[in-house]
Amino acid sequence: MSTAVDAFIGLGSNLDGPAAQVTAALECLAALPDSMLHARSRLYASAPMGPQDQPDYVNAVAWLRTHLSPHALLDRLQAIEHAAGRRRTDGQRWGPRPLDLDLLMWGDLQIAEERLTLPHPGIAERAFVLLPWAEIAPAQSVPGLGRVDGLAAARDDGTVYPLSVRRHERSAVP
Ligand code: A4P
Ligand code: MG
Repeated sequence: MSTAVDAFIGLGSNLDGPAAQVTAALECLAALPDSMLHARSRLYASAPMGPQDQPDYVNAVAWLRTHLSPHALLDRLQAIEHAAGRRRTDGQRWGPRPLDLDLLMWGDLQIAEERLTLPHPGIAERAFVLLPWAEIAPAQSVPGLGRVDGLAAARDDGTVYPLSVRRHERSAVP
């Protein structure tokens, strides 16, 4: 069999029990065929990017080693979103959702199609992607952008923190 490819997936939820949604989605990722869940971050809380009249999000990042093609993996991610109750037709851009799965990278592949753009175009602006990603793969290089830990440090404004960290301890999070 060919060598597995490293793929990174950003998970987000702010409806219908966000922490449970993200935890269940991580279990779905671990059960994907021809793939292995190599690492997963803790769950992070983050203020919403986009419209502010929506609940805070829970975010995480998963590191998969997979033999699935990028489009086959995207199909699987969308099926998991759908099973969680996500309906694209009724959503506003950046509106609330029970589950959002973004394919951040699939190996070093760079493509720009409407259906699949890689690396995901929003990476550099999103602390809620970069902080959990830096927890599990700080030295990972993103084509055209640089190392994940450097990108995370540049974006860390103190609004994204692990759910397990108590409020009075948050300023002490490394
Ligand atoms: N698509 C293209 N490339 C990709 C890719 N690399 N990964 C296409 C996944 N999908 C990709 O996606 C729209 C289309 O993008 C899909 O049909 C797919 O074929 P979508 O998930 O329906 O759209 P969306 O999520 O509403 O929009 P977008 O721009 O992807 O938004 P994001 O980036 O998902 O942002 N605030 C916090 N704190 N945390 C969040 O997680 N998430 C969002 C949504 C807004 N605010 C947030 C968070
Ligand atoms: Mg999305």
